[in-house]
Amino acid sequence: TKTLASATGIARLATGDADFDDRLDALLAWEGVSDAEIQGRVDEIIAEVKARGDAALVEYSNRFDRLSVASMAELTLGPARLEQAYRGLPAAQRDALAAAAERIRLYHTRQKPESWHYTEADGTVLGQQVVPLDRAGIYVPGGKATYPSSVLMNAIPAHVAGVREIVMVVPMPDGVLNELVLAAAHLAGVDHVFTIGGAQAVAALAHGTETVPRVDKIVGPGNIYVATAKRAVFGRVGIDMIAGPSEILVVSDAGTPADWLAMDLFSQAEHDEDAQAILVSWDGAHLDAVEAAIERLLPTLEREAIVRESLAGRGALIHCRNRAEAVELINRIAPEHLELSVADPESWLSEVRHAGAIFMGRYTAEALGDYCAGPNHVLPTSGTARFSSPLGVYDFQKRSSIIHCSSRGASELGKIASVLARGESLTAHARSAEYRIQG
Ligand code: HSO
Ligand code: ZN
Repeated sequence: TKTLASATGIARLATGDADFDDRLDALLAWEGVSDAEIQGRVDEIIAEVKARGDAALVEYSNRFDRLSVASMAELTLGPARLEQAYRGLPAAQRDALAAAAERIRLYHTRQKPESWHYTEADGTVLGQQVVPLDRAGIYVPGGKATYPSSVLMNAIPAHVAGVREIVMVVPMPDGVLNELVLAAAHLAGVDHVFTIGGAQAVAALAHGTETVPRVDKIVGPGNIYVATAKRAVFGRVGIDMIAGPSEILVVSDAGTPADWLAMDLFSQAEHDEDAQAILVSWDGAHLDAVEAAIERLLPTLEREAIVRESLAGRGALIHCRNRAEAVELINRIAPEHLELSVADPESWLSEVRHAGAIFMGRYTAEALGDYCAGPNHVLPTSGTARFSSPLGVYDFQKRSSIIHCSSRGASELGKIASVLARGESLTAHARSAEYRIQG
Protein backbone atom coordinates (compact mmCIF):
# COMPACT_ATOMS: atom_id res chain seq x y z
CA THR A 1 0.00 0.00 0.00
CA LYS A 2 1.29 3.40 -0.99
CA THR A 3 0.94 6.15 1.55
CA LEU A 4 2.78 8.94 -0.23
CA ALA A 5 1.11 11.64 -2.25
CA SER A 6 1.27 10.85 -5.96
CA ALA A 7 1.88 12.96 -9.05
CA THR A 8 -1.76 14.07 -8.97
CA GLY A 9 -1.17 15.33 -5.45
CA ILE A 10 -4.06 13.28 -4.10
CA ALA A 11 -3.29 11.60 -0.77
CA ARG A 12 -3.19 7.80 -0.57
CA LEU A 13 -4.22 6.49 2.84
CA ALA A 14 -4.68 2.96 4.17
CA THR A 15 -6.78 2.11 7.20
CA GLY A 16 -4.00 -0.21 8.39
CA ASP A 17 -1.41 2.59 8.60
CA ALA A 18 -0.33 3.67 12.08
CA ASP A 19 -0.98 7.33 11.28
CA PHE A 20 -4.30 6.73 9.49
CA ASP A 21 -6.58 8.30 12.10
CA ASP A 22 -4.48 11.45 12.39
CA ARG A 23 -4.19 11.88 8.65
CA LEU A 24 -7.90 11.39 8.11
CA ASP A 25 -8.78 13.83 10.90
CA ALA A 26 -6.45 16.41 9.36
CA LEU A 27 -8.12 15.99 5.96
CA LEU A 28 -11.62 16.28 7.39
CA ALA A 29 -10.88 19.28 9.60
CA TRP A 30 -12.81 22.33 8.50
CA GLU A 31 -13.16 25.54 10.44
CA GLY A 32 -15.88 27.91 9.30
CA VAL A 33 -13.79 31.08 9.58
CA SER A 34 -15.22 33.76 11.83
CA ASP A 35 -13.10 36.85 11.81
CA ALA A 36 -13.51 39.77 14.21
CA GLU A 37 -12.82 42.32 11.48
CA ILE A 38 -15.43 40.90 9.10
CA GLN A 39 -17.84 40.65 11.99
CA GLY A 40 -17.37 44.34 12.75
CA ARG A 41 -17.94 45.40 9.16
CA VAL A 42 -21.02 43.22 8.88
CA ASP A 43 -22.48 44.62 12.11
CA GLU A 44 -21.99 48.13 10.77
CA ILE A 45 -23.69 47.30 7.46
CA ILE A 46 -26.64 45.73 9.28
CA ALA A 47 -26.99 48.80 11.53
CA GLU A 48 -26.91 51.14 8.51
CA VAL A 49 -29.55 49.19 6.60
CA LYS A 50 -31.71 49.02 9.70
CA ALA A 51 -31.43 52.78 10.24
CA ARG A 52 -31.52 54.10 6.68
CA GLY A 53 -33.27 51.35 4.68
CA ASP A 54 -33.33 51.75 0.90
CA ALA A 55 -30.85 54.64 0.89
CA ALA A 56 -28.21 52.43 2.53
CA LEU A 57 -28.99 49.55 0.15
CA VAL A 58 -28.53 51.80 -2.87
CA GLU A 59 -25.22 53.15 -1.54
CA TYR A 60 -23.80 49.75 -0.69
CA SER A 61 -24.87 48.27 -4.02
CA ASN A 62 -23.29 51.16 -5.93
CA ARG A 63 -20.09 50.74 -3.95
CA PHE A 64 -19.70 46.95 -3.77
CA ASP A 65 -21.26 46.00 -7.13
CA ARG A 66 -19.87 49.02 -9.00
CA LEU A 67 -23.28 50.37 -10.04
CA SER A 68 -24.68 53.86 -10.33
CA VAL A 69 -28.35 53.50 -9.53
CA ALA A 70 -30.44 56.21 -7.93
CA SER A 71 -33.13 54.18 -6.22
CA MET A 72 -34.30 50.69 -5.28
CA ALA A 73 -36.65 50.78 -8.25
CA GLU A 74 -33.60 50.11 -10.40
CA LEU A 75 -32.73 47.13 -8.23
CA THR A 76 -36.18 45.54 -8.34
CA LEU A 77 -37.37 42.92 -10.82
CA GLY A 78 -41.03 41.94 -11.00
CA PRO A 79 -42.67 38.73 -12.24
CA ALA A 80 -42.84 40.01 -15.81
CA ARG A 81 -39.06 40.41 -16.00
CA LEU A 82 -38.56 36.88 -14.63
CA GLU A 83 -40.94 35.44 -17.17
CA GLN A 84 -39.20 37.35 -19.92
CA ALA A 85 -35.88 35.79 -18.87
CA TYR A 86 -37.49 32.36 -19.07
CA ARG A 87 -39.03 32.96 -22.51
CA GLY A 88 -35.76 34.37 -23.80
CA LEU A 89 -33.68 31.28 -23.08
CA PRO A 90 -32.53 28.96 -25.87
CA ALA A 91 -35.09 26.15 -26.11
CA ALA A 92 -32.73 23.43 -24.84
CA GLN A 93 -31.93 25.37 -21.68
CA ARG A 94 -35.54 26.33 -21.13
CA ASP A 95 -36.70 22.73 -21.46
CA ALA A 96 -33.94 21.33 -19.23
CA LEU A 97 -34.66 23.90 -16.54
CA ALA A 98 -38.40 23.22 -16.73
CA ALA A 99 -37.87 19.45 -16.60
CA ALA A 100 -35.62 19.78 -13.56
CA ALA A 101 -38.08 22.12 -11.82
CA GLU A 102 -40.94 19.71 -12.41
CA ARG A 103 -39.02 16.73 -11.01
CA ILE A 104 -37.86 18.71 -7.97
CA ARG A 105 -41.44 19.83 -7.36
CA LEU A 106 -42.80 16.26 -7.58
CA TYR A 107 -40.22 14.95 -5.14
CA HIS A 108 -40.81 17.73 -2.63
CA THR A 109 -44.59 17.34 -2.84
CA ARG A 110 -44.09 13.88 -1.30
CA GLN A 111 -42.30 15.51 1.61
CA LYS A 112 -45.19 17.68 2.69
CA PRO A 113 -45.97 16.97 6.36
CA GLU A 114 -49.65 16.90 7.24
CA SER A 115 -51.43 18.28 10.28
CA TRP A 116 -52.74 15.55 12.60
CA HIS A 117 -54.92 15.11 15.67
CA TYR A 118 -56.40 12.41 17.84
CA THR A 119 -59.35 12.27 20.21
CA GLU A 120 -59.15 10.80 23.69
CA ALA A 121 -61.95 8.76 25.31
CA ASP A 122 -63.27 11.79 27.23
CA GLY A 123 -63.49 13.91 24.08
CA THR A 124 -60.28 15.90 24.48
CA VAL A 125 -58.58 16.54 21.14
CA LEU A 126 -54.81 16.85 20.78
CA GLY A 127 -52.91 17.56 17.63
CA GLN A 128 -50.42 19.49 15.59
CA GLN A 129 -51.20 22.07 12.92
CA VAL A 130 -48.60 22.57 10.20
CA VAL A 131 -48.41 26.13 8.85
CA PRO A 132 -46.15 27.54 6.13
CA LEU A 133 -44.03 30.62 6.80
CA ASP A 134 -45.52 33.91 5.63
CA ARG A 135 -42.37 35.03 3.81
CA ALA A 136 -39.10 33.40 2.86
CA GLY A 137 -35.97 35.07 1.53
CA ILE A 138 -33.65 33.23 -0.84
CA TYR A 139 -30.07 34.45 -1.10
CA VAL A 140 -28.39 33.71 -4.44
CA PRO A 141 -24.69 34.51 -4.71
CA GLY A 142 -23.25 36.44 -7.61
CA GLY A 143 -19.94 35.61 -9.20
CA LYS A 144 -18.52 32.13 -9.69
CA ALA A 145 -21.03 30.24 -7.56
CA THR A 146 -24.25 31.64 -9.01
CA TYR A 147 -26.15 28.44 -9.73
CA PRO A 148 -29.59 28.45 -11.33
CA SER A 149 -30.00 24.89 -10.01
CA SER A 150 -29.64 26.25 -6.47
CA VAL A 151 -32.45 28.73 -7.13
CA LEU A 152 -34.70 25.77 -7.91
CA MET A 153 -33.47 23.79 -4.90
CA ASN A 154 -34.02 26.65 -2.45
CA ALA A 155 -37.23 28.14 -3.78
CA ILE A 156 -39.26 25.10 -4.84
CA PRO A 157 -39.50 23.59 -1.33
CA ALA A 158 -40.69 26.99 -0.07
CA HIS A 159 -43.30 27.13 -2.80
CA VAL A 160 -44.46 23.54 -2.18
CA ALA A 161 -44.65 24.32 1.54
CA GLY A 162 -47.17 27.05 0.74
CA VAL A 163 -45.05 30.06 1.69
CA ARG A 164 -47.13 33.11 0.77
CA GLU A 165 -44.36 35.30 -0.53
CA ILE A 166 -40.91 34.25 -1.75
CA VAL A 167 -38.36 37.03 -2.09
CA MET A 168 -35.04 36.46 -3.80
CA VAL A 169 -31.91 38.58 -3.62
CA VAL A 170 -29.03 38.26 -6.05
CA PRO A 171 -26.24 40.79 -6.52
CA MET A 172 -25.69 42.34 -9.93
CA PRO A 173 -21.93 42.95 -10.06
CA ASP A 174 -21.09 45.52 -12.77
CA GLY A 175 -24.74 45.47 -13.76
CA VAL A 176 -24.57 41.91 -15.08
CA LEU A 177 -27.52 39.60 -14.45
CA ASN A 178 -27.68 35.86 -15.06
CA GLU A 179 -30.76 35.17 -17.19
CA LEU A 180 -30.79 31.49 -16.16
CA VAL A 181 -31.02 32.51 -12.50
CA LEU A 182 -33.99 34.77 -13.27
CA ALA A 183 -35.62 32.05 -15.38
CA ALA A 184 -35.17 29.56 -12.55
CA ALA A 185 -36.79 32.06 -10.18
CA HIS A 186 -39.75 32.29 -12.53
CA LEU A 187 -40.17 28.49 -12.61
CA ALA A 188 -39.70 28.10 -8.87
CA GLY A 189 -42.47 30.54 -7.92
CA VAL A 190 -40.36 33.45 -6.68
CA ASP A 191 -42.52 36.57 -6.27
CA HIS A 192 -39.95 39.41 -6.23
CA VAL A 193 -36.28 39.72 -7.00
CA PHE A 194 -34.03 42.44 -5.65
CA THR A 195 -30.63 42.70 -7.29
CA ILE A 196 -28.75 43.29 -4.07
CA GLY A 197 -26.24 41.06 -2.32
CA GLY A 198 -23.80 40.77 0.55
CA ALA A 199 -24.48 41.54 4.20
CA GLN A 200 -26.70 44.47 3.14
CA ALA A 201 -29.11 42.11 1.37
CA VAL A 202 -29.31 39.82 4.41
CA ALA A 203 -29.91 42.86 6.63
CA ALA A 204 -32.69 44.09 4.31
CA LEU A 205 -34.42 40.70 4.38
CA ALA A 206 -34.13 40.46 8.16
CA HIS A 207 -35.26 43.99 9.01
CA GLY A 208 -37.22 45.10 5.95
CA THR A 209 -36.80 48.44 4.19
CA GLU A 210 -39.23 50.74 2.37
CA THR A 211 -38.97 48.40 -0.65
CA VAL A 212 -37.72 45.04 0.58
CA PRO A 213 -40.25 43.15 2.69
CA ARG A 214 -39.06 41.69 5.95
CA VAL A 215 -39.01 37.89 5.73
CA ASP A 216 -39.34 35.20 8.39
CA LYS A 217 -36.50 32.96 7.23
CA ILE A 218 -33.43 33.40 5.03
CA VAL A 219 -31.94 30.47 3.12
CA GLY A 220 -29.23 30.04 0.52
CA PRO A 221 -25.46 30.00 0.33
CA GLY A 222 -23.15 32.98 0.28
CA ASN A 223 -19.64 34.19 0.92
CA ILE A 224 -18.15 34.88 4.34
CA TYR A 225 -19.95 38.27 4.62
CA VAL A 226 -23.28 36.65 3.87
CA ALA A 227 -22.65 33.79 6.29
CA THR A 228 -21.58 36.21 9.03
CA ALA A 229 -24.65 38.38 8.40
CA LYS A 230 -26.96 35.36 8.52
CA ARG A 231 -25.50 34.37 11.90
CA ALA A 232 -25.95 37.94 13.13
CA VAL A 233 -29.66 38.15 12.21
CA PHE A 234 -30.46 34.64 13.43
CA GLY A 235 -33.08 34.87 16.13
CA ARG A 236 -34.80 37.80 14.52
CA VAL A 237 -35.38 35.54 11.50
CA GLY A 238 -34.80 31.84 10.92
CA ILE A 239 -31.83 30.78 8.82
CA ASP A 240 -30.82 27.53 7.15
CA MET A 241 -27.55 25.83 7.98
CA ILE A 242 -24.35 27.66 7.12
CA ALA A 243 -22.90 25.48 4.37
CA GLY A 244 -19.24 24.48 4.21
CA PRO A 245 -17.45 23.41 1.03
CA SER A 246 -19.02 20.66 -1.06
CA GLU A 247 -17.95 17.06 -0.38
CA ILE A 248 -18.28 13.64 -1.95
CA LEU A 249 -17.38 10.22 -0.58
CA VAL A 250 -17.40 7.41 -3.13
CA VAL A 251 -17.28 3.78 -2.07
CA SER A 252 -16.37 1.51 -4.95
CA ASP A 253 -16.10 -2.26 -5.29
CA ALA A 254 -13.98 -2.10 -8.48
CA GLY A 255 -16.92 -2.83 -10.76
CA THR A 256 -17.37 0.79 -11.91
CA PRO A 257 -15.14 2.16 -14.70
CA ALA A 258 -12.22 4.10 -13.23
CA ASP A 259 -12.91 7.06 -15.54
CA TRP A 260 -16.46 7.40 -14.25
CA LEU A 261 -15.22 7.46 -10.68
CA ALA A 262 -12.47 9.96 -11.44
CA MET A 263 -15.03 12.27 -13.04
CA ASP A 264 -17.41 11.85 -10.09
CA LEU A 265 -14.61 13.00 -7.79
CA PHE A 266 -13.82 15.92 -10.11
CA SER A 267 -17.48 16.95 -10.19
CA GLN A 268 -17.29 17.95 -6.54
CA ALA A 269 -13.70 19.12 -6.62
CA GLU A 270 -14.50 21.62 -9.37
CA HIS A 271 -16.87 23.53 -7.07
CA ASP A 272 -13.96 25.13 -5.27
CA GLU A 273 -10.44 24.71 -3.98
CA ASP A 274 -11.72 23.73 -0.54
CA ALA A 275 -14.12 21.07 -1.81
CA GLN A 276 -13.44 17.51 -0.70
CA ALA A 277 -13.46 14.36 -2.83
CA ILE A 278 -12.65 10.98 -1.26
CA LEU A 279 -12.75 7.47 -2.72
CA VAL A 280 -12.75 4.36 -0.54
CA SER A 281 -12.16 0.82 -1.76
CA TRP A 282 -10.79 -2.47 -0.45
CA ASP A 283 -9.27 -3.18 -3.88
CA GLY A 284 -5.76 -1.69 -4.17
CA ALA A 285 -5.44 -2.30 -7.92
CA HIS A 286 -8.74 -0.48 -8.43
CA LEU A 287 -7.45 2.52 -6.46
CA ASP A 288 -4.36 2.53 -8.68
CA ALA A 289 -6.60 2.47 -11.77
CA VAL A 290 -8.65 5.41 -10.50
CA GLU A 291 -5.49 7.34 -9.69
CA ALA A 292 -4.22 6.72 -13.23
CA ALA A 293 -7.58 7.90 -14.61
CA ILE A 294 -7.34 11.05 -12.48
CA GLU A 295 -3.90 11.75 -13.86
CA ARG A 296 -4.99 11.18 -17.46
CA LEU A 297 -8.26 13.13 -17.24
CA LEU A 298 -7.11 16.10 -15.17
CA PRO A 299 -5.62 17.99 -18.14
CA THR A 300 -8.95 17.67 -20.00
CA LEU A 301 -10.85 19.72 -17.40
CA GLU A 302 -11.98 23.32 -17.81
CA ARG A 303 -11.42 23.87 -14.12
CA GLU A 304 -8.20 21.88 -13.89
CA ALA A 305 -6.50 24.34 -11.54
CA ILE A 306 -9.33 24.34 -9.02
CA VAL A 307 -9.67 20.56 -9.17
CA ARG A 308 -5.93 20.02 -8.71
CA GLU A 309 -5.86 22.28 -5.67
CA SER A 310 -8.91 20.63 -4.16
CA LEU A 311 -7.61 17.08 -4.71
CA ALA A 312 -4.11 17.89 -3.48
CA GLY A 313 -5.34 19.77 -0.43
CA ARG A 314 -8.35 17.80 0.76
CA GLY A 315 -8.79 14.76 -1.52
CA ALA A 316 -7.88 11.15 -0.71
CA LEU A 317 -7.89 7.62 -2.06
CA ILE A 318 -8.38 5.35 0.93
CA HIS A 319 -7.54 1.67 0.93
CA CYS A 320 -9.62 -0.13 3.53
CA ARG A 321 -9.40 -3.81 4.41
CA ASN A 322 -13.03 -4.81 3.98
CA ARG A 323 -16.61 -3.70 3.64
CA ALA A 324 -17.09 -3.29 7.39
CA GLU A 325 -14.27 -0.75 7.47
CA ALA A 326 -15.83 1.09 4.54
CA VAL A 327 -19.11 1.36 6.48
CA GLU A 328 -17.23 2.63 9.52
CA LEU A 329 -15.55 5.30 7.37
CA ILE A 330 -18.87 6.42 5.89
CA ASN A 331 -20.36 7.00 9.30
CA ARG A 332 -17.24 8.65 10.64
CA ILE A 333 -16.98 11.06 7.71
CA ALA A 334 -20.77 11.67 7.56
CA PRO A 335 -20.41 13.00 4.01
CA GLU A 336 -22.64 15.49 2.29
CA HIS A 337 -22.83 13.14 -0.72
CA LEU A 338 -22.23 9.39 -0.57
CA GLU A 339 -21.93 7.38 -3.77
CA LEU A 340 -22.32 3.64 -3.20
CA SER A 341 -20.76 2.58 -6.46
CA VAL A 342 -21.12 -1.12 -5.66
CA ALA A 343 -23.01 -4.14 -7.00
CA ASP A 344 -25.52 -4.39 -4.15
CA PRO A 345 -26.08 -0.86 -2.78
CA GLU A 346 -29.40 -1.83 -1.14
CA SER A 347 -27.57 -4.18 1.20
CA TRP A 348 -25.49 -1.23 2.47
CA LEU A 349 -28.32 1.13 3.11
CA SER A 350 -29.39 0.01 6.57
CA GLU A 351 -25.80 0.41 7.77
CA VAL A 352 -25.42 4.01 6.56
CA ARG A 353 -26.37 6.23 9.47
CA HIS A 354 -24.83 9.55 8.48
CA ALA A 355 -24.92 10.99 4.94
CA GLY A 356 -26.73 13.97 3.43
CA ALA A 357 -27.71 12.18 0.22
CA ILE A 358 -27.01 8.59 -0.81
CA PHE A 359 -26.43 7.85 -4.48
CA MET A 360 -27.01 4.16 -5.06
CA GLY A 361 -25.26 2.02 -7.67
CA ARG A 362 -22.93 2.62 -10.57
CA TYR A 363 -25.33 4.68 -12.66
CA THR A 364 -26.27 7.25 -10.05
CA ALA A 365 -23.73 10.01 -10.53
CA GLU A 366 -23.96 12.75 -7.94
CA ALA A 367 -24.29 15.25 -10.79
CA LEU A 368 -27.73 13.82 -11.60
CA GLY A 369 -28.83 14.62 -8.08
CA ASP A 370 -27.25 18.08 -8.23
CA TYR A 371 -29.55 19.06 -11.07
CA CYS A 372 -32.59 17.02 -11.76
CA ALA A 373 -33.20 13.68 -10.02
CA GLY A 374 -35.61 15.44 -7.67
CA PRO A 375 -34.13 15.44 -4.14
CA ASN A 376 -32.62 18.64 -2.81
CA HIS A 377 -28.96 19.47 -3.42
CA VAL A 378 -28.75 21.70 -0.34
CA LEU A 379 -27.30 19.18 2.08
CA PRO A 380 -25.50 19.09 5.43
CA THR A 381 -21.71 19.48 5.00
CA SER A 382 -18.63 19.08 7.22
CA GLY A 383 -19.96 16.12 9.18
CA THR A 384 -23.21 17.86 10.13
CA ALA A 385 -25.14 15.00 8.51
CA ARG A 386 -24.78 13.47 11.99
CA PHE A 387 -27.58 15.77 13.14
CA SER A 388 -29.12 17.51 10.17
CA SER A 389 -31.01 16.78 6.97
CA PRO A 390 -31.37 17.99 3.38
CA LEU A 391 -33.19 21.28 2.86
CA GLY A 392 -36.86 20.43 2.46
CA VAL A 393 -40.48 21.48 2.62
CA TYR A 394 -40.30 21.10 6.41
CA ASP A 395 -37.76 23.95 6.57
CA PHE A 396 -40.43 26.36 5.33
CA GLN A 397 -43.14 25.28 7.71
CA LYS A 398 -43.63 25.37 11.40
CA ARG A 399 -45.98 23.59 13.75
CA SER A 400 -48.50 24.74 16.30
CA SER A 401 -49.69 22.41 19.05
CA ILE A 402 -53.46 21.98 19.34
CA ILE A 403 -55.18 21.24 22.67
CA HIS A 404 -58.97 21.20 22.96
CA CYS A 405 -60.17 19.89 26.32
CA SER A 406 -63.64 18.54 26.89
CA SER A 407 -65.16 19.44 30.27
CA ARG A 408 -64.40 15.92 31.55
CA GLY A 409 -60.88 16.10 30.14
CA ALA A 410 -60.25 19.47 31.82
CA SER A 411 -61.47 18.04 35.12
CA GLU A 412 -59.09 15.08 34.97
CA LEU A 413 -56.11 17.12 33.74
CA GLY A 414 -56.90 19.79 36.33
CA LYS A 415 -56.22 17.32 39.15
CA ILE A 416 -52.76 16.52 37.81
CA ALA A 417 -51.90 20.11 36.92
CA SER A 418 -52.98 21.42 40.31
CA VAL A 419 -50.66 19.06 42.18
CA LEU A 420 -47.71 19.86 39.89
CA ALA A 421 -48.36 23.62 40.04
CA ARG A 422 -48.44 23.63 43.84
CA GLY A 423 -45.16 21.70 43.75
CA GLU A 424 -43.72 24.62 41.78
CA SER A 425 -45.36 27.16 44.14
CA LEU A 426 -47.32 28.60 41.22
CA THR A 427 -50.68 28.96 42.87
CA ALA A 428 -52.42 30.92 40.12
CA HIS A 429 -51.64 28.02 37.80
CA ALA A 430 -53.09 25.62 40.37
CA ARG A 431 -56.27 27.65 40.93
CA SER A 432 -56.78 28.16 37.18
CA ALA A 433 -56.71 24.38 36.76
CA GLU A 434 -58.82 23.74 39.89
CA TYR A 435 -61.71 25.97 38.70
CA ARG A 436 -62.29 23.37 35.99
CA ILE A 437 -62.34 20.33 38.26
CA GLN A 438 -65.86 18.96 38.61
CA GLY A 439 -66.93 17.72 42.04
N1 HSO B 1 -22.98 19.90 -5.57
C1 HSO B 1 -23.50 21.16 -5.10
C2 HSO B 1 -24.68 21.66 -5.83
C3 HSO B 1 -24.46 22.03 -7.25
N2 HSO B 1 -23.78 21.31 -8.15
C4 HSO B 1 -24.93 23.11 -7.92
C5 HSO B 1 -23.87 21.92 -9.31
N3 HSO B 1 -24.56 23.01 -9.17
C6 HSO B 1 -23.95 21.00 -3.66
O1 HSO B 1 -23.05 20.32 -2.90
ZN1 ZN C 1 -22.28 19.96 -7.60
